[in-house]
Amino acid sequence: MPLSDTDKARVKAIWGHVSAHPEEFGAEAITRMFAVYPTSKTYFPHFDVSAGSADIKAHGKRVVTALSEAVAHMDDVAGTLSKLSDLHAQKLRVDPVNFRHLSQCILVTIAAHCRGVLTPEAHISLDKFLTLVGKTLTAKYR
Ligand code: HNI
Repeated sequence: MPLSDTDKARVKAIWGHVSAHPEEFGAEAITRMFAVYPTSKTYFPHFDVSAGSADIKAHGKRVVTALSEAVAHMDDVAGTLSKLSDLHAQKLRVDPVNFRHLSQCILVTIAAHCRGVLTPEAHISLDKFLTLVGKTLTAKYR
């Protein structure tokens, strides 16, 4: 489902809170994903997957920074994430279900830290945005 102008405005507003603390939000989301969906750890055999590790902080920051780029170019998410889409599909071969799981962990992290901001309406728009990102990163699987 395409993002409406209202969705885009809501995502931009919420993402301002996240992009101000990319390492913190990213690391918490990844820590939650590894804890709640342990099979996701199989893609990171070379990582120290314990909560708050340097690997998790660095990776969380990279993920949030990539999402910030997508937020800055919401009219061309596919073009903005094209190289990452190649990486995840052709090299990493991440099972698409993991993108749903990470999206949920990102939403929970934002809910925990931005309670007044994540209204049900903002939640819908952010969910649509994260679904679009997941679709984009798995679009080249076949
Ligand atoms: Ni993902 C590497 C962004 C979901 C497994 N991932 C990256 C990098 C970015 C990134 C940025 C670093 C690329 C580089 O070094 O050039 N990943 C994203 C985004 C999402 C996402 C924006 C969705 C919101 N990745 C996932 C999921 C998994 C995943 C759901 C698996 C559970 N990603 C990886 C792995 C790497 C990776 C594995 C390589 C990590 C490393 O450092 O070796």
